[in-house]
Amino acid sequence: MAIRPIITIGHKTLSRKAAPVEEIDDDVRLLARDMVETLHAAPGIGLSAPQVNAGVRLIVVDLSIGENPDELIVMANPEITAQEGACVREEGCLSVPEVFEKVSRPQKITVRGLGLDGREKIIEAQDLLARAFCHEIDHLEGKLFVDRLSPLKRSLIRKKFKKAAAAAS
Ligand code: K2U
Ligand code: ZN
Repeated sequence: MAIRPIITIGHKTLSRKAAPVEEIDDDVRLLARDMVETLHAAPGIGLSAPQVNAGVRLIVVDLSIGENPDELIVMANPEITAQEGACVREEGCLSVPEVFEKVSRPQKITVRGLGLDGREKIIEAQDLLARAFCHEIDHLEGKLFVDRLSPLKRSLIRKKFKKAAAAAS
């Protein structure tokens, strides 16, 4: 097991569409284990593979942040098959440090994907769990929550990080 570095806004992997997981093999299972360890150490309630610089469609979600093993969800190739309602709440992102903005997300969703046993999983989620799934699935599409803000806010945030990265190099 290992805690992997979380890449931040401006890294190319975060803006690319991740590739489907073709087979749940040992490499995928190791990546999933590392993502869970990385998530709990952050701490966070969700993490996508692109955030640890792995361009595959794998996410982990754990609202208990490691407190309750029964709440841990690992899903490959997740897709939202149904959604209803809308809810606006503040979001953050482990790949966009110290930025918190309101984002509208569906209030309820149905998510379908593969578990680490290779079997299909279908989950009905609402409220914060639905939000976490939507946030992580956006990552698999190369989309950050800041991309859902107004063009002005999005541009100001991206410019801030670009300037900080230039100053650090
Ligand atoms: O993908 C990520 O960057 C992880 C986010 C996921 C997330 C953001 C907003 C709403 C739901 C999920 C982090 O978990 S944000 C950090 C965090 C930590 C504890 C509780 C809530 C959010
Ligand atoms: Zn995020």
